[in-house]
Amino acid sequence: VQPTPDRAVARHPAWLPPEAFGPLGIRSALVCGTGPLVDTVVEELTRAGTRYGGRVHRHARAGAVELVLALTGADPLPPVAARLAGEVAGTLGAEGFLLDRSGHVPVLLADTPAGLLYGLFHLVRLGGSAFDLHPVERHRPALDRRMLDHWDNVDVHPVMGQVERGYAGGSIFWRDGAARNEPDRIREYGRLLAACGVNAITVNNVNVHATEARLLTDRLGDVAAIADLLRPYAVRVHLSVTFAAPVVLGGLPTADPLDDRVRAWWATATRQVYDRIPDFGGYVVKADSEGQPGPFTYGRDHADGANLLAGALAPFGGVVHWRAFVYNHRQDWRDRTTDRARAAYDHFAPLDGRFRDNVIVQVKHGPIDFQAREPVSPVLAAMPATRLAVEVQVTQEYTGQQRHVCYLGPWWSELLGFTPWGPQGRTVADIAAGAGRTGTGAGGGRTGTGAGAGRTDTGAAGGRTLPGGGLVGVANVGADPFWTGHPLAQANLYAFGRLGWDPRLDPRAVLDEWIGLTFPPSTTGDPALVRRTLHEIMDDSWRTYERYTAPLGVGFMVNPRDHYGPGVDGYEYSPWGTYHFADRDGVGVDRTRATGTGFTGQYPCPWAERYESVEQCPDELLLFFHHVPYDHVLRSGSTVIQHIYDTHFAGVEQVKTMRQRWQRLAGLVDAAVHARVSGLLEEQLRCAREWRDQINTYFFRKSGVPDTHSRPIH
Ligand code: BDP
Repeated sequence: VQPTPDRAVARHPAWLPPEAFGPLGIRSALVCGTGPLVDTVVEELTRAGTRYGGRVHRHARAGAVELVLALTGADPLPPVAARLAGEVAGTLGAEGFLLDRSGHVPVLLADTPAGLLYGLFHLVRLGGSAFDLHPVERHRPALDRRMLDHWDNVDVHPVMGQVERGYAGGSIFWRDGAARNEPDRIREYGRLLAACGVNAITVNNVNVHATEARLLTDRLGDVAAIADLLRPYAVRVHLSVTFAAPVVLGGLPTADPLDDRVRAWWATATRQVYDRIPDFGGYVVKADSEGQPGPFTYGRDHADGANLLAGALAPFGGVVHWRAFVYNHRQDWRDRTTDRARAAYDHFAPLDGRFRDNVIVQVKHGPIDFQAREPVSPVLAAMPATRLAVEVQVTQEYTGQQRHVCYLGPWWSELLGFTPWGPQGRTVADIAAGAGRTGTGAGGGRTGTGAGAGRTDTGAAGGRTLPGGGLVGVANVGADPFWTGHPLAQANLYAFGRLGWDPRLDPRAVLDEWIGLTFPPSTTGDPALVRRTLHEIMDDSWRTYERYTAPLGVGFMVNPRDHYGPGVDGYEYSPWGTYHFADRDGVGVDRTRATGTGFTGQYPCPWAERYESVEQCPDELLLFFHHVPYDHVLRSGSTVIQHIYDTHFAGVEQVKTMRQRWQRLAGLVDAAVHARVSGLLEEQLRCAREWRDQINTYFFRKSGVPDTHSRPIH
């Protein structure tokens, strides 16, 4: 059947165009249940049905159908679903579903409408194989909270623009100080999010400026309008708020978290939010960080601050995401003892056990700041009595700014699978899921130990399972016609949602899903070649990016202005605390306990020992933990200096290959997508060469060591 054109979708190509439903080939589906999210399921199937000549039935006695989607509690249910529904009702979870393909009609069951919606998108991913005989499968998300933080400003910020660190045009929510008012687009966005499993967003920047602060009060209507548009896709809205709100919005003389007037102000403001948005998710707070106000002003700590907001949200079931990204951004670069990497742990680990249950401490994945290679933050292993969320950057601030192909799935997969207590212990994903948490917090006594290297916790799974904080990503979407600037950067958003749902998924398989859903076979010239080529270009692209940028985990050799392109000494003599300490003898930061800043001691065993030891430290993180001479021999057998030269030459060659491969797809994929990616690959190549030349020359001049292959380095 030839699909009829669909304007709304054609304007913004992304995963799940109508053609993606084609392989499912539904001619008659039955949907049982009621509620707004069930209506969404019906609408999705009706839209597909209209294009592919099928029908959606709503009555259990509809007769012969090819597919059944039903709430376990729906009444009546068709005979094919009734018995199983009776058996499994109440066991499928708040977002889970079950797919029974053992009979002649596939039956999808869920206890909740959200589960039914996620189940529908699972069916679309399966395509034609949804009808193959198969044992019963059950699905439920590993992480309850899968959230995107939009760093969108309502007003255009004089330095950061409409979206801070945004590389996809303006905000989809805001324009020039007002709501953008493009409901179709927001709704479509909700659909994309639901189809990859994201269930929460924040609609404004963590740096809360004057206009954005007012979203909490007199501009709440704009937030409610967004919530209304996203609700049909089970996406809950959150707000970034300023800790100083009682002063700047409420006119109080103080924002002291222990002051009764302050408490009362937050209680009232929060009640008003829930009057307007009954399913409001909660607040996100960046406090005492990079100039944002916070509890330190009043001599209070972060537990006092977070518990204040948690108290206001608790009666309504809301949560506060309190960011652990707290450090001194006015360091003396001559002082080698202050270490920015230590800061989050030093501030937060001692507070473990003091946070209320509806506080989520949101921890950046690495100890510094979203660099393309960092060790996993030790905070994640140091707060067993606290709900922790892991924060990653989907927006590619430090990974090519959506001008470079850089598929982040493999990186997040490594991160989520990392075992801070060694191979037998819990993973980062387990921690984000809440597994092994040892206490309820609830603002109890000051019981935190803050112990790092010395702690006895083995990290073994077990104990009571308390809710976790989930996975949070800084969003990469904007008003760009391709949503993400680089059309291939959409895969990062997709992978973020899918890995939040199931962190054990193979990132290549996730990419494969995205390719199939974004370039459905019926829309491309040679589906097998398209699929293969996209894998060849994207699978290893994060490591390619790493090869031509800052070496061996040293990070931050970027242009300080916009963080794009090389700036070899860009931050070296600045107060931001991000240094590489390259001199004529060597490079890297000594973070050991023996001779450096002691940061390695924040890790439990075995990592404290591995990172401490220059012989055992993984190569890719060597310069994060150690200052070594240029002729230091890596575990790979190469010297540091030769590794730098080799990887930088190799990285550029790999980008050239990417470009050639993409050319093969001319005429086989959508022409506008092809043209956009082609143009960006030229820029990636230009920029990769610039990185290669500056990094290689810089280290050649510092070290005086020639390249063993005598390639041109000046
Ligand atoms: C840094 C960004 C800055 C953000 C900050 C944050 O450069 O724009 O405000 O992170 O996470 O990486 O708060």
